[in-house]
Amino acid sequence: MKANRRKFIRAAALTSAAALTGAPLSAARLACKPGASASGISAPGPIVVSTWAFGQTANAGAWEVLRKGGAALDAVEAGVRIPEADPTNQTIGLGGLPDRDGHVTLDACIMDHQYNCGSVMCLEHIVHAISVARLIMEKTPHIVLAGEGALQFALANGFHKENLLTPDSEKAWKEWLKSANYHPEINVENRLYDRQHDPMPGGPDNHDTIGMLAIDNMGRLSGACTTSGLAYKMHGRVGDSPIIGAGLYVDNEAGAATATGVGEEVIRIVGAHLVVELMRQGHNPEDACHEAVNRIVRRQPEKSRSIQVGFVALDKQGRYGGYSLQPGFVFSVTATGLDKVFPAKSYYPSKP
Ligand code: SD4
Repeated sequence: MKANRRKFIRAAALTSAAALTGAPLSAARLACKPGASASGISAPGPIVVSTWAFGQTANAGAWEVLRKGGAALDAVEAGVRIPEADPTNQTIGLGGLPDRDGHVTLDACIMDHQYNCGSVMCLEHIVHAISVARLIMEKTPHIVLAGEGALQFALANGFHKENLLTPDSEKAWKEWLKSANYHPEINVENRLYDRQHDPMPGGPDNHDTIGMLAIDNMGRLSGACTTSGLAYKMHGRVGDSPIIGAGLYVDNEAGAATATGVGEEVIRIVGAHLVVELMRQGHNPEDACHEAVNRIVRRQPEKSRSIQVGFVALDKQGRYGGYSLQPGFVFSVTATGLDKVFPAKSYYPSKP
């Protein structure tokens, strides 16, 4: 184990001159080649891991907190607020694609190293759902607030009401209404992308729900997950992302995990909790994610061919990994001397 760790650290150092700076390597971004390892261990110290390549921008926000010795909880909140505020990201916060009735409804949750957690479901009109979730965790005796009550709570606590439906998302919804055919598409987020105005590093195929996991320099784990959910869902539908144990779970003794993809399938297997429990039993993060994906396949082999689900995990030792049903899922890792997008291995191979 020690030898492996040394090997990985050496490899990371060799692949990047910027590794010496100790800063995230945004300029020297290392896009991983297909087939490269989808798991590893960072140098000791803080680390942040998030879903999809646009997670790199979010990781940079989290890293600003972590590198100054800040708390993992503050880091994950700061990190995911970045895509929440980005109107070109049509699966999170402002600019998220609406439900079939034209409402943008947000789901988010946050969890710290002591099982403290907060969640908001089906929240409308507020950009930073993650901060509402955190406030629910810190200021109320509850864990979850939903819908109108969640909005009231947010407004009473200084959040401002905004129209989250951007012209681009409204246009996409009106286009969808012509057929009104609800069918979650594999890696649809790779299509929902404003190529001309892309402020995101990490390439064009980068947009999705964000789940983020971090360890700070005190060894505290925290996680956050935020989304506008599946596009054109039924009004009131809630996915896995705000459900503690499904879209996100953190256990400071074992590790943390988060999910992306078709939330219904993640909820059924209580995905993030399953991944964490598998790590507790000794699986490394990638294997734990792989096993969770296997359960989805075993339950419905046929259906599993036509949907996407991906998991990422970070264990207590700072080892990270991911695994998905379909190819195309990637995750971003930032630590001292490391800032990289990894392609996750997948159950099904790429189509020829
Ligand atoms: C949901 N899991 O609402 C979210 C959406 C997602 O890739 O992650 N899409 O089911």
